[in-house]
Amino acid sequence: MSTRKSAKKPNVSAEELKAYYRDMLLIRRFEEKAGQLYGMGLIGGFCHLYIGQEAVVVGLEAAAEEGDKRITTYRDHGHMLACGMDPKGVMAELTGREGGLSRGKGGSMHMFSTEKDFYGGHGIVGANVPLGAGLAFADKYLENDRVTFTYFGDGAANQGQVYETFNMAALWSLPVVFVIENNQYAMGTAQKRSTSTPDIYTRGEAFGIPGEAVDGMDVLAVKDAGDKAVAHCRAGKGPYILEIKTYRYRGHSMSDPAKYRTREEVQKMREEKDAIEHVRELLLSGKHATEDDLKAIDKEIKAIVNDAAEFSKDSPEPDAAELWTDIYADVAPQNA
Ligand SMILES: Cc1ncc(C[n+]2csc(CCOP(=O)(O)OP(=O)(O)O)c2C)c(N)n1
Ligand SMILES: [Mg+2]
Repeated sequence: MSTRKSAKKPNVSAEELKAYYRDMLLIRRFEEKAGQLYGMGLIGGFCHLYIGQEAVVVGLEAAAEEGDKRITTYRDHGHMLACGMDPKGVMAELTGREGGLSRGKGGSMHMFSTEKDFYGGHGIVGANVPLGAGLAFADKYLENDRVTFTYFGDGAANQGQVYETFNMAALWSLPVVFVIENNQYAMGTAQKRSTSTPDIYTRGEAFGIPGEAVDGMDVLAVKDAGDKAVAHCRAGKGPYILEIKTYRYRGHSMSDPAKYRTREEVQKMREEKDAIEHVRELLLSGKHATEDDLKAIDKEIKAIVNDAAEFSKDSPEPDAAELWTDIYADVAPQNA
């Protein structure tokens, strides 16, 4: 039970609030299941869970419109689920099966969906940031009023290419929201050991990019900040920085020895700040939902996640011949 007093009165409808609860719960249960399958040896390689950070992507997806784009890092399952990609396809990709979104050849960090405007899934820290600006450049060129959400971490915020990107994005007034998911750690390195200032959102000042810090454990605060950032971009005013202060409950990846923080620190965040518990309390105390309504949502989510897990076990491994496919883009030669 969270001890947090709800700082904000919800200015969203009961239906929206329920949708946030549902969407955050889907991510949490999906990730818990992925952790279990990893433990059973059904998922191999890298696997970075998003547990604890759910309010970030759910709040920002609520601020997005059809056709807006998103690009993120290797901690990407939550982003895929929040933009509507099929949980079965995501889970089967984690288990390396044919039914996966990259037909079992990409794994946790390498899934895309042009249909949902999801552009990955990138393993190189910071490298997705210029790509995000590129997506926004294309939209500006096409004058289509779309916005790109470019997610990266507090550790990535110290990468040189981020600042080259800030310069170009500001120079060309690109419609990009730079979302810094500050979960306070970059692998085992705490922010205060790696980062010269506690306020990463001010890092755009030198380029004339406005920024603000947001409570990432409060989905309503994230949605409000997202609305503001998106309105700024759509008005043609260029990029915007949101530093969303969040926390990951699990290790950096499944192979994290977790020696850099105490169990008590994690437990305190879970007990006092949990974003899902926060919305649950808002729903119940505001009489927007009953315990039974929430149980029904929990049941629905459990079924979706169990189906995804079954599918990801039953789907066959890719045929060896698949090694030779998807290597070159299928485009007509230039100057032929
Ligand atoms: C260029 C590069 N350097 C180092 C790594 C190894 N590495 C993977 S994740 C990570 C930490 C990044 O932390 P942060 O940006 O805070 O994101 P988080 O994992 O907390 O979501 C590092 C150093 C990498 N993948 N790419
Ligand atoms: Mg981090």
